[in-house]
Amino acid sequence: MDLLSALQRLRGALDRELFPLAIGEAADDRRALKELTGQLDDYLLPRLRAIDAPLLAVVGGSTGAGKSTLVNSLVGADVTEPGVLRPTTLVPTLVAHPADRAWFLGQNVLPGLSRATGTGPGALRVVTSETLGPGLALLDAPDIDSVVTANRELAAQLLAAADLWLFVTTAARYADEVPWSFLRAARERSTALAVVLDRVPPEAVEPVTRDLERLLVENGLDGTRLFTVPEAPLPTEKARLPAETVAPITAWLTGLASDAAERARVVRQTLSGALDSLATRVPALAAAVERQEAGFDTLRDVVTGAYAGGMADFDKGMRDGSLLRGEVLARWQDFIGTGEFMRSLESRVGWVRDRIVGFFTGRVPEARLRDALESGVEALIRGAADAAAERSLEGWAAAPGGAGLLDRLGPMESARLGRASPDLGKRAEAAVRGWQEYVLDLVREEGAERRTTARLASFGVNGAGLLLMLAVFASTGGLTGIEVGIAGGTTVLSQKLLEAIFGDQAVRTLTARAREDLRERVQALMDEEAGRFLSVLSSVEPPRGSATAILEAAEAVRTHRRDLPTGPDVTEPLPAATTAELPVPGSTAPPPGRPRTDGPAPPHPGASDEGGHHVAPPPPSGGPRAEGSDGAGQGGGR
Ligand SMILES: Nc1nc2c(ncn2[C@@H]2O[C@H](COP(=O)(O)OP(=O)(O)O)[C@@H](O)[C@H]2O)c(=O)[nH]1
Ligand SMILES: [Mg+2]
Repeated sequence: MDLLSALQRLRGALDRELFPLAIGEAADDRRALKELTGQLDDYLLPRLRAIDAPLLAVVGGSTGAGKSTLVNSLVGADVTEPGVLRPTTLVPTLVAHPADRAWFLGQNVLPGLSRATGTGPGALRVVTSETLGPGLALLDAPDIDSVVTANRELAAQLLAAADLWLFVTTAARYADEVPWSFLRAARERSTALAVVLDRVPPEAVEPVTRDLERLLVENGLDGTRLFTVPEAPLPTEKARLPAETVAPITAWLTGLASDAAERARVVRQTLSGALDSLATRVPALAAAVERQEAGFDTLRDVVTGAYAGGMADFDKGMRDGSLLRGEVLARWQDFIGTGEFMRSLESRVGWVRDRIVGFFTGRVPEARLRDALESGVEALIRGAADAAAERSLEGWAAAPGGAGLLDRLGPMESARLGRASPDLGKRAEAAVRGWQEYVLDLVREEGAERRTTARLASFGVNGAGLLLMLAVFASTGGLTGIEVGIAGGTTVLSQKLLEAIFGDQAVRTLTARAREDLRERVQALMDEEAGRFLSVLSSVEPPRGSATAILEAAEAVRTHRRDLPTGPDVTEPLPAATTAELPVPGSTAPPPGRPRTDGPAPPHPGASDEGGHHVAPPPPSGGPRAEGSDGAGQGGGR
């Protein structure tokens, strides 16, 4: 693996929705993820694929700072549209030398922006100009503080795709917070940066420049190249600035375009900074992914707990005798005869057995009792499933991230989830039928094994099966008043009849097996019901281990960080005029594997002759100081 494939692997690991739950600062996490994947796509991957590709300088800054006017003035042509009135969605303009046009027209950098139409959102206009020479392109970005969100986001995206920022601020706005948040980001990522202090009233050039220098130093941006452009009277709002006003910047850019070594240095500085920034950005994302995993665990626990409660409800209903009330009790009485008859039977079970030979088989009351029992069990299952669904829904609404998930599902779907599924009745019916078959098989099996065939035959398998089913629900707990006597009698009688057939030990085992079988069937139904909630989770949950995968991919990038070419491109001949201006040792990119700790764009004596000046850290006595020829040049109006 090399650095490029390590980055591609990282990109792959990030290529999914990692923050579906609204927990913690999920909005910030999503933004950070988008920003990182954007920078990988727009900048890191294309730049590593073609380290010698033309340098992209993005002109960024606040609304009305004069960016578009500056771009037009720098190339000496009306390539982009200045003005106070702006379209709501802006199409940024990239100005490239005709020789570099193919590179920028191909979807290499900023592959998400269409070059085809050049209009409408999501497009990038590519125009050509020969002024600055091949090797460097200028991109007029939207306002970083635009009132239109899409423009703001696009501005940030374009700046993240830049090899070099040409950051424009004004005398009126240079202290605003938004530009400084961008400038600090550039410092943190060691992005190559030059600042243009634009639209300065000529009489204020000196104090405003000094003050901005002070702020740059205070913000850790000493060493930043600073150009000051005085406000010029302009005939129209689309007019260009007088050429001499921007001459230092033009000269600097032209020099950079023609100086392959210096361009390579700028590219490496920004590239290294962006790669190094992964060391903090990726672990932060991985930690956020882990918070999501914990959120999913909680939501899953809510559901598992609620349906375990549903199963407990069912168990309770099975044992508390409530099933033997109402319809089942009435049908039992039809089945066995009047209460009077039943009571008389109780004391004479032996007689009963002889008396009711063949009594049950095929009788209508038997079918009715069986139906009553079936619908009683179904109702019990539905009640338990309804309650579990309701508890799950309430639990989600209260758990972190759960409410957002339900919002996403919508009110209809949420309400549907909060009740047992519509077809549960059908499935419960099938389950109970299956259980009844199982009970009859149990009875048959037991009858054969125990050599009780004759006695069983006298009751009939169906009759004995019914008695066993009743025994499963037989308990007097929860019954009151007269029902105790009757249902208790039911219990006692069915129990005694069963014992008369199979013996008491066998009855205990049979009852336990029949109960266990029913529980398993009901458990399966509950699992299916819970599955409706769990599948909502799994449909949005990133694969487990995503956090680890991301961290491992980032680690691979770190390991291959040394692959980054460290010297200027030797295949491209250096222009003779600039070979003497190779960067001084202190200004070269840091050695591989070690994060860059110095400020961006350290002083470069050779280049400062071209215009602008570097902001120096304050001398021990305090107060910033300009360097080199800047005493004369800082006004920029030469
Ligand atoms: N008089 C004068 N107007 C300027 C100057 N720079 C920019 N403007 C005007 O300020 C307005 C906004 O400039 P523009 O380049 O569109 O700023 P952007 O929003 O940063 O692209 C336009 O009407 C320009 O004509 C300048 O130096 N002098
Ligand atoms: Mg503009």
